[in-house]
Amino acid sequence: MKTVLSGIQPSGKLTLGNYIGAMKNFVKLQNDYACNFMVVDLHAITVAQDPKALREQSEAVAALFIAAGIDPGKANVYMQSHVPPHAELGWILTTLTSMGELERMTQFKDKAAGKESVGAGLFVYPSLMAADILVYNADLVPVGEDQKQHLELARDLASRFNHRFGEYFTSPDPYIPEVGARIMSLDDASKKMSKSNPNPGSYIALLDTPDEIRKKISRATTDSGKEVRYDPAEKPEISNLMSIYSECSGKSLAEIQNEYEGQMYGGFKKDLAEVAVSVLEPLQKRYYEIRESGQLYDILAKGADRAMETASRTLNDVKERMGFLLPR
Ligand code: ATP
Ligand code: LTN
Repeated sequence: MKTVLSGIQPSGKLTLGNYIGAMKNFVKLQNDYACNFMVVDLHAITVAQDPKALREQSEAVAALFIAAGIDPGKANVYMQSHVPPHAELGWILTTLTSMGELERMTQFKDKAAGKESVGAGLFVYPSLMAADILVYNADLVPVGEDQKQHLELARDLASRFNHRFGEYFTSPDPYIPEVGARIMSLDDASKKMSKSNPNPGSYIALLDTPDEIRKKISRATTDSGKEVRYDPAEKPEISNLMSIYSECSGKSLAEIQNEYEGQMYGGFKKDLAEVAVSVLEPLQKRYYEIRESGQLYDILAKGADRAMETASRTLNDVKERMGFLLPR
């Protein structure tokens, strides 16, 4: 069976962008692959996190994985920090990564822009992400479009290691949705919907109430035209809303365009809100059930134990190949 790995940072409230770009595919892939889905807490601390908020958000992301439909009987669900080989292989891969490669990363440039001081962890973060993937020799990595560049580094590091120390790592492929790979902000269609955007009106959080969802969609920016037409270059706002509609309803963009031909934006937005609510309401119900069930820590412990088996084996192999003394 081939292996899948992905992670989501507990750096804020998960959004519909996270769900459409990544989590929906986690659920889809769990039936055919050996899956590992992590809450990447070691990544989240590359920007300052308040300890209380980090704790709450970590539990929330783990519970949302399960609420979204990940079955912990099929896939390993765990915290990145509970599997120490991630950090250790992360360090080893950092030593194989060049400064130039890290300097070219657009996520780093975006997150560092305008900051007086930036932590070194934010800079070396892509090497840790490569370790996350390579420590399981993952074949496939379901992510949104914004992670493509990081994944290319993981592929380069795999082949660099293989070249220097002998064929060992599998080259991981990205698994990116065709529609919804990059859901944009509701208030600015030139920026991706992001959980760390200070304006809550820019995103739909997975735990927003139905009324909040309706309000946010009704206030979403649109152009001054009236055609519900998919045209990301000319009509980025409406195209973004159509992508969300399509991903939440299962209808194709062409079907949606036909359905709303000759209609005003108001009706389209109203229907979109209901389509989004119909996906999120049952997810939220499951979420609160899981949080109340007290099973979360058990699930995380089992997931980490299973992940640890593969990860520690890889780390040993890597060290042996590089010339580390293994304890006898
Ligand atoms: P932050 O804003 O804190 O950087 P984020 O919202 O980008 O966080 P991540 O934890 O970095 O969230 O991403 C988790 C997964 O969700 C990644 O696979 C990422 O590509 C995907 N993702 C995030 N935002 C979007 C989006 N707007 N559209 C599609 N996929 C997204
Ligand atoms: N960098 C990713 C989160 C992430 C990840 C990973 C995704 C950390 N490790 C491994 C896929 C595979 C992000 O910011 N969205």
